[in-house]
Amino acid sequence: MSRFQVATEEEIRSGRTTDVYFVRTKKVMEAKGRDRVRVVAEVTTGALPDQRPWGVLCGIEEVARLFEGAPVDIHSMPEGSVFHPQDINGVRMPLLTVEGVYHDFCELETPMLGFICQESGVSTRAAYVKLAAGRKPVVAFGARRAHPALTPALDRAAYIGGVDGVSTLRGAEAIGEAPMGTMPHSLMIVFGDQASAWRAYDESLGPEVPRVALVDTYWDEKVEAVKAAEVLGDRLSAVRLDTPGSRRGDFPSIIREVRWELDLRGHSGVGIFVSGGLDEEAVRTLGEAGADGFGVGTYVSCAPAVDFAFDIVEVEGRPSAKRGKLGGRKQVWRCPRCMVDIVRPATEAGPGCPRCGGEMEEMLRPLIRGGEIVGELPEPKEIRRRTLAQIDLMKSQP
Ligand code: PCP
Repeated sequence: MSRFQVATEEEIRSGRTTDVYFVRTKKVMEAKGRDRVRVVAEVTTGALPDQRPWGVLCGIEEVARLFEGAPVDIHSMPEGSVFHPQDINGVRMPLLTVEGVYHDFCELETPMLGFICQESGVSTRAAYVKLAAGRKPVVAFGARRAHPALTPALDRAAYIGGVDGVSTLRGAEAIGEAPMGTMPHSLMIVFGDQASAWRAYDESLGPEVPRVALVDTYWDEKVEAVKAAEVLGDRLSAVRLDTPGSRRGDFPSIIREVRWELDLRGHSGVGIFVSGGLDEEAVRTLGEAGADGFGVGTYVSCAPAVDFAFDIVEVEGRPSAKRGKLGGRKQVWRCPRCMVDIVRPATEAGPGCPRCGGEMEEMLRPLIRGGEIVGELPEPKEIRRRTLAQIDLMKSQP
C-alpha cells in the first residue's frame, strides 16, 4: 500500500479505481444470466474544452497496458492523433472501440477514460500553446500544480501535444529527453545577490546546461538583464523573466525594454525566456513582443479534461445505442492530404476524399487482439513528430 494517495498499477488494472455502479452491473448481469453478452462500445466526445475545433488524443499506450490480457479486441486512433469531435457531416467521431463480453471489461471504463480524458486535455492545450509559440521553444513547468504521481503522464502528454521539453527528471525520463529548466529565485536569495548566484551557477554546472539567468528577483528586469550580460558575457545564452504579478503591468513593454537595452550593448544573441501564469494568448502576445522561449505550467498541466464518453453501440452484432448516440460499429476514414474525416458503418468500404478525390485511410486500427497488444506503441518523440506534422497539415488547409 503506497504512503501517498495513489492507486497502484495492480489496483488500476484490477478495477479497484472503477465506479461502484459497474460492480453492481456485473452482479445484476450474473444474477440474470446476461454475463456473456458480447458488445461493441466506442469512445466519442461531443465538444472539446475551450471550444476548440480539434484536439490531440493522448493516453492510448496506457489504455493498451490497462486492457493487456483482457479477452477483448480494441481498435484505436494512434496516440497523438489530431481529431475533431465530429466528422465533416457532423457525425460524432469514434476514437476507440472495445469489443468483447461486457461483463469482462465494464469495470475498466473508469480508468480507461481517466487516462485519455485528462491526458488528451493536457496534450490539446499543449498543442495550442505550441501553435501560438511557433518555432520558439515551450517548456512544461506544470508538474508542481498536480499530484506528483502524475508527473510522468502529464509531462509526456504535454510533450506529445508539442511542447519542446519538460522540467522534471521523471517526466524527462518518460519522454526519453533531458530535463529542461533555468534557476529559481531561491538561488539568488540564498547567495544574497544576483551576480554571486549567476557566477556560482556558471562555475558549478556542466556545459550541457544553458546559462539562463533569472533577472527579476530584486531590481527592474532590464537593469538585472544588462547586469547578467556584464557578469556572464558570452556565456549567457538567455535571461528569464518571471516577473511577479504585482509588478507585471505591461509585460510586452517590459520585454521590449529588455530587448532594446541588451541589443544596445551588443548582447543581441542573448535570448529572452518568460514564465509565470502564461496561457496560449500570453504566449502569442509575448512572442510578438520579442520573447524567445516560454515556460508554461498550470495552463497545460491542469488543462480541463476532454469529456470523452464510452457507449455501447452494438449488442450481439445488432446496432443498439442510447439516445444521442449512433448505433453500430464504425470506421473513421481520413484523407492524409486534406485531413478530412468521414465516419462510416464498419461494414462499408471507404469513401474517396470529398475535397481531393484521393484515397482515404482507416483511422481506427487494431491495438489489442484477444488481450494481446498488436498495435504500434511508438516512442513519445515519434508520436510528437507525427502530431506536429498533422497540425502543420491542418494549418495549411483552406
Ligand atoms: C515557478 C516557475 C513558473 C511557475 C512556477 C510555473 O515560479 O518559475 O513561473 O508556471 P505557471 O505559473 O504557469 O504555473 P515561482 O515558483 O514563482 O518561481 P521560481 O522560478 O523561483 O520557482
